[in-house]
Amino acid sequence: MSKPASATGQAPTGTRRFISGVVEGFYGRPWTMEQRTELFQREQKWGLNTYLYAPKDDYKHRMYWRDLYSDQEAEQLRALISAAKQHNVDFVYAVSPGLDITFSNPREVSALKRKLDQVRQFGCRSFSLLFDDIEPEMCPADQQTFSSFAEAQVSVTNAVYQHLGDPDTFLFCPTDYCAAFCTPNVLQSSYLNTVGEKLLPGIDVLWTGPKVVSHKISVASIEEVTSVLKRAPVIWDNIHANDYDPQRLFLGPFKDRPTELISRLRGVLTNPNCEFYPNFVAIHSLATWCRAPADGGQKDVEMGDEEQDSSYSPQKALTLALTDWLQEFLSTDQPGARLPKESPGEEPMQTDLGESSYVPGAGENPLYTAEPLTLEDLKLLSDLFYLPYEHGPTARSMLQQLDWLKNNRGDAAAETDKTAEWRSRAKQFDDMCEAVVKMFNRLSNAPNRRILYDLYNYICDIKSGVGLARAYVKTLGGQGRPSAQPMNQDPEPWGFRGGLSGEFQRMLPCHGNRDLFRHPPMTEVYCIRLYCPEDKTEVQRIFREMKSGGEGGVPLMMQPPLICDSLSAGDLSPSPQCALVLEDETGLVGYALALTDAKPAAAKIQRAVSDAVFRDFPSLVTVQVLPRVTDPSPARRMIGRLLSSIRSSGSRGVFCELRQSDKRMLDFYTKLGSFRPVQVAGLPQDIIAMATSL
Ligand code: GDL
Repeated sequence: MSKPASATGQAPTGTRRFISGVVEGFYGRPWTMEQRTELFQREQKWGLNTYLYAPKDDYKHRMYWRDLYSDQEAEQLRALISAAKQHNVDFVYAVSPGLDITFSNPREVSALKRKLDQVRQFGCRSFSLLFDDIEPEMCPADQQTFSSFAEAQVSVTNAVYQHLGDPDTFLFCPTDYCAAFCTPNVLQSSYLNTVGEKLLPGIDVLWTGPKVVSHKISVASIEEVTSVLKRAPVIWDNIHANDYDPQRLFLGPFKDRPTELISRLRGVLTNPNCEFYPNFVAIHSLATWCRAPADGGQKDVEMGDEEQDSSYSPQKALTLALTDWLQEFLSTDQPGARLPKESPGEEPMQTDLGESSYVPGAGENPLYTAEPLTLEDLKLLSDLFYLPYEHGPTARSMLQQLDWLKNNRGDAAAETDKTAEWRSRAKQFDDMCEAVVKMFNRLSNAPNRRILYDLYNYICDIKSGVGLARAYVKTLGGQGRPSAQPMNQDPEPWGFRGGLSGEFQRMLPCHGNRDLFRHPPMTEVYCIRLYCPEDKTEVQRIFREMKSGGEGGVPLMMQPPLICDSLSAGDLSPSPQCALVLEDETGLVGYALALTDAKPAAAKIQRAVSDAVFRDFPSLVTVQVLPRVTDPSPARRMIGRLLSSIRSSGSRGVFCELRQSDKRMLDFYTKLGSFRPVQVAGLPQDIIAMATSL
């Protein structure tokens, strides 16, 4: 399909232009009016056409959405809207009434109309209603009037849209704004189907992709949601948003969205980092993406062909952005600020230097002259603060090197080939750490202080983190000064980082979070639903596959039967409401089944389990997930739901039986944290029982 001219940002006659630009939609301190005006200038320069005003923590956008603007605020908004106009940027004003609106109360709908009428008086012509991040329950009054939450939202949105005279741009953000929020899935979501059917066709719908922060957005996923919404969505892209983690900042390029999407979307708005200035790359590279030629032939990301993109190369887009950004860093943002050393022959900016014209005498310290920042520095900076699911190449190689150095430390004294390699790699690691320190120094001396101040906490943090790793490698190599050792007895506070939140994370299994270097995240969307009798053969298939060792596992055929085998094999039916299945795009990939009373099943295979065990743990569970589902979280969620159903049935506890050789499931139950091994007399050799109280 060829890309419409609209994707280039110009409105061709008869078709609507592709919406492209920025949504200020994050939590935390909103940008200033001055920053927003600067944004409009950039958007115009780079060919982006839209700005969606939606700062979550602006009082009158969300919390006090009913309140009208004061005269002073009105003046500011008026000026902002007119600045957007001057730069050919469509200013879309959004309001988020979902925290406390009563949809069925006409006074509430009038309040909403009054608010938007006021903003219309300021010159605004494009509007948006957002219902993200709110409780999905309706209040009793709304329950009496509307048959569903979607009906309530759609009814108010349609009314407001018509009241405003069917604006050309009117955006609606659903409460289920990504595939992961849809139950049971996008196609079957009754919420989204209602939106698709009942929202007036002139209203566009915002969508963040498979997840809130989507790693990749595939063409297939957009075609799917388009069929339900009955319109192509506008992507609200959180790829560069950092409001959820104070240690992260995203300076990598717009990536993993095939350019084939452009002809299939109504638009893309990026919701970037909270800090205004570090968004240069995010917005610049989005603009490059939006300009990608229509027939570039980029493959869908799911085809694994993203490296062969002839329309858009994230690496090239990054270099383009960083080259322009470097100029900003080197230009002063404050009158009278020091500029880097002037090139020879140039007139100095200030001739009257007054008392500051210090000239060191003989034998005195020379004046400090900052080295100018380089493109290489900015590439390194971007690599260290890349994207939510990916570190940049240099960061990755630093982690790999450190990992190797940690695991291959032999005897430092013995001079073998191995130690020579260790030393050479330690030197390479040290050089990379030194490059980070140099980059830090040059950045902190850059003339543009506004950009620096927005980056400062992050670059300090990474310099410190790298410093700890560097000291550790020195210690491993027997060269560390004891006081510099990260693990010394009385470390400074920067030797244990992350505060209370870091402490909580370290107490959770797997440190409570992912290690991006070791376990790149999964992007598949899974659906967990109740088991139905038609699933029986598929469950049997998974059971057989796992029993025969499945994809490379240990053959289990010859081992003694487990009580749960008859459940998985379909000889016994699971207890009502106590059986779930896990699906991906291809079909069933796992199951979790339970018997609330396991005694008869135990008797069936003549397993003598003591009454004491059955008293404390009367129920039995079995979980199987195909090994190709490498992300453990869907299985965890599935068993979590199953345990709560078993608890609702009145059971006090649950046990499971596992084969000692089934390391995967043993690991799974152990990491859940709640299951403990229990002694069950008479268990065949190699079978372990684990149990948890409910
Ligand atoms: C969200 C919020 C957004 C926030 C982002 C990242 C949408 C539609 N809403 O869910 O305000 O900045 O996550 O934390 O994305």
